[in-house]
Parts: sequence; structure tokens; C-alpha cells
Amino acid sequence: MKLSSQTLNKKLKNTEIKTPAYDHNNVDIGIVHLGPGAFHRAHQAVYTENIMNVDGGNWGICGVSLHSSTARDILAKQDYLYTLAVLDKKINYQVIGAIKEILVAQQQTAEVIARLSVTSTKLVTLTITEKGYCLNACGNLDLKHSDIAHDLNNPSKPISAIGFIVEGLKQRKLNNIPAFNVISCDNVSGNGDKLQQAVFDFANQLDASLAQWIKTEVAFPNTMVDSITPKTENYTIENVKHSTDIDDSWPIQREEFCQWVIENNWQGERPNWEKVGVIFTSDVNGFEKAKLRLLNCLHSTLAYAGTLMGYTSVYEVTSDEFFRKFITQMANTEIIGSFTPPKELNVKVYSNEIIKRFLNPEIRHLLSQIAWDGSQKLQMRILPIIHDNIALNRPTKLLCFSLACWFEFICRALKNGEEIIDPLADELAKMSILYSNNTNDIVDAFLNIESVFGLELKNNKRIKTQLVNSLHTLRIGRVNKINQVISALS
Ligand code: CS2
Repeated sequence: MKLSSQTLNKKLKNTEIKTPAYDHNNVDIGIVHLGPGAFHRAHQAVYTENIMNVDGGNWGICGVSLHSSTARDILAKQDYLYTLAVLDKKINYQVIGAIKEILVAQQQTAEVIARLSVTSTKLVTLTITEKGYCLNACGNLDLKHSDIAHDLNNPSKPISAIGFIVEGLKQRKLNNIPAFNVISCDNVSGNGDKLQQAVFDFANQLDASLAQWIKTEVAFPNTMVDSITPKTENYTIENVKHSTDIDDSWPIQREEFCQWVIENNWQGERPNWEKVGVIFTSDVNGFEKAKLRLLNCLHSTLAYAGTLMGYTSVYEVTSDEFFRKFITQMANTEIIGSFTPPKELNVKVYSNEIIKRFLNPEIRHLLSQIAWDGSQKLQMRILPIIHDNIALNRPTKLLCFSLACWFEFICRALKNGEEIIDPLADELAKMSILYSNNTNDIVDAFLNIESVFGLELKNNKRIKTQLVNSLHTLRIGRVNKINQVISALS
């Protein structure tokens, strides 16, 4: 059955498949989402689908792709419907209808701004990845970032998420339309606070009164989001077709575990997400640190160390006892204790559950996907732990080994002429020292990248020594003996 609004009402052979219980063809758009990628479609869009199945309401989503037209081009052909495949101990499928349209920012700028400016849009949510915030190493808006510089010179024709948010709010202020609220759903520490400050700083460059209006009228709650959602592969499409008889060009796969924690420090219209499992709390910080520092830090460690060892998926590398021991030891000795978890979270149990989630045989999560944008991700998931452990005089050896694996991952990719997917790819490729065998100079070169490491680490003797020793050990260990390296370090 080719997935579309027309065929949606046909009786599906597999009656287990959940389809929209609300009137999918007559839902208005209440949410604009910047960055409708795999994670959004498997996470926020599903929560919104589920609450509309319970409550109805005009919470249709307008997705805005900031760079690529792929999502729009594929999903428009099936009325933006798609299948969620939950692949875990239990496997189930659900047709999601929450996304009503997808606009491509660079081709449909005016339509995006119109959608942001209309009264019915109550919320703007984002999954634009860490690099989309255009922040510097201190977590502030980089006014010299090429996209930000462009938007400051062309505010009515923005290209950045921040530029679109400010232009949309400007239009609403001009037309006396109440502001929308903004919910960041990215793996950025203090994501709401950082986005609020970045939006304020951007607006303040253009119009101080607009910046002040935004400060008083717009909520930017902090959030934590979590569900392992590998990108869609051909096997995903075949799996859905075979299991559901639905011919879906772009289904989404994810694990059963799904969590969304939103700061409850704001008013304003929103779906009653708490009725479908979303946690509203004042202590997002504890949840966010637990997730970023355990799940995401361990993910990045496996991505780089596992790739050097020749593994390709999270399941494969976590199934290797040495790696499982390494990340368990890293969690227990260097990560747990570096932050204050929420009072309701048993952080040891949480950490063990994360490793069990990595061992889901139904999910093929590519290490290469997690390895993308390391220069941005490490700033949220490894460096803050190192900084806190230095301040608390706690161990950093295994964290430095993890960081050294990223160094070696980059050096190896450069030497092999492999593509590096990272905003700093060009800058890294120009660093000739990274092609050398001088581990001291390589570590210095990386730590001198101020936009990533700031100013502190390069002057820390202990950290430098641990990084040099780790890189040296990795190189002596060669790829096929990393297990012994890890065993020696543990
Ligand atoms: C992963 C995350 O690609 C990555 O960087 O670590 O996307 C991870 O799968 C999610 O944060 C899980 O909630």
C-alpha cells in the first residue's frame, strides 16, 4: 500500500499498526519545527502525534529544512506521512501524521517567515544539531560565524535558525501578534538558556527594543531529549514494507526507550504532552547532565575507539567485552560523581540501562553517524566532564583516552584521505602536523583550536600528559590491538 492520505483509511492488513486517530486532513499547524531530521520525526513528532490521538487539537507541524530539500521532496509525495518502526524487544509500527508540511528555508524563505509570523503558530521547536546554534567555545553566539554575519546583514532573508526565529518574532511584534515560545531539542547543555542568550544577542545587534521584547515575551525552556534513532537505511524501508505492507519511502526507526524532559518555567499554549509521558520539571539540568555525560559521552567514546578498532555499529563494539568494560569503568570512575543527578534518578542503574540499550540487536546504529561533528559534540559531552573533574580533583585518564581517540580518528581520516564530516573539517585538513607522528605536537595542535578547547586545557600539564600518553599508546597499540590498550589503561 503506497502511503498517502487516501490510502491511510484503507484497512491495513496488519491491524496492529497504529494510525492517526484524529482527523489528519483537517489539522491546522500550531508548531514550526526547525530541522525535521530523523530524531525529530522519531521523537517530538511522535509525542505530538500521540497527544493529538488522545486530545485532538491543532498541533500540526510545519517542518523547516535549513539546508537540504530531501525531507520535503520525499515526504511530500506521501502527504508527509511516515511509519515509525520501534525496533526493540517488542517491535511495533505506527503511522505518524503530525507533520503537515515541510518547507525548504533557502527556496521558500518568505513562506517560512509567514508561517513563523502567523497567530496560529504557538511554538517553535528545534533539532538543528550542536553546530546549528553557531556558538563559540564559551557557549555564546559567535557573531563572526558566516551564517550569523550573513543574517545580520540580511535579517529579512535569514539562513540560520537564530535568524529565522528573530525575523519571525520581529514580524509578530510589528503586527501585535503574541510571541511564540521556543523549545530547543538538541544535545546542547543548557540548550534553552544558550538559545535564549544567542537570540537576544542577535536581536540586540539589530534592534534593542526587539531584543528586550523577546526577553520578556518568549520562553526558552531547557530540555533533555533521548531516544536512539539511527538514520533511515534501505533495510529500514524494506523492513517496514515487509512487515506492514506499507510502501513508505522514508520510515523512521528507533528503540523503545524514549524520554523528553522539559523545564516547567513557562506559560503559553502547548500540547498536553505530559499526558503522553513528557516530564515537566524544574530540574532539567540534572536529567540533561546524566544523559549528555553518560549516554552521549559513552556513544562518542565507542564511535571513535570502535572505529579505530574496525567496528561499524554500536551493537558490535558494545558486544566486545573490552569496550563494554572500558565504558562501564569510565562511567563508574570518571563520569558518575562529576554532576548532581536528579533526586529521582538512580544514576548507576541509569548508566547500566544505557549500556543495555547499546546492546539492542534490532538497532544498527552506525559509529560513523555518531562520529559526525566531533568538534561540536565533544564540547557538550566530554570536555565539560574533564573541566569539572579537574576542578573537583577527580580522575580524567579514561576521558582523555576517549578524547585522544577523536584525535587519532581525525589524524587517520586525514592520512587516508577519508571525508571528515565536521564544521572544522577544512581547518583540520590544513593542520599539517596532524599528518605527522609527533604525538606531543599533535596534542598541542588540537588543544590550540580555541573555538573547541577554549584557553584552559592547553595549559594543563596533567591533561596534556594523559592525552599524549593515550595517543602514543593508541599508535603503538595499532588498530587491531586497541583491546590491550584499553585493558592496560583500565
Ligand atoms: C548520538 C545521539 O549521534 C550522536 O551523537 O550520540 O544522536 C544519540 O543517539 C541520542 O542523543 C540518543 O538520545
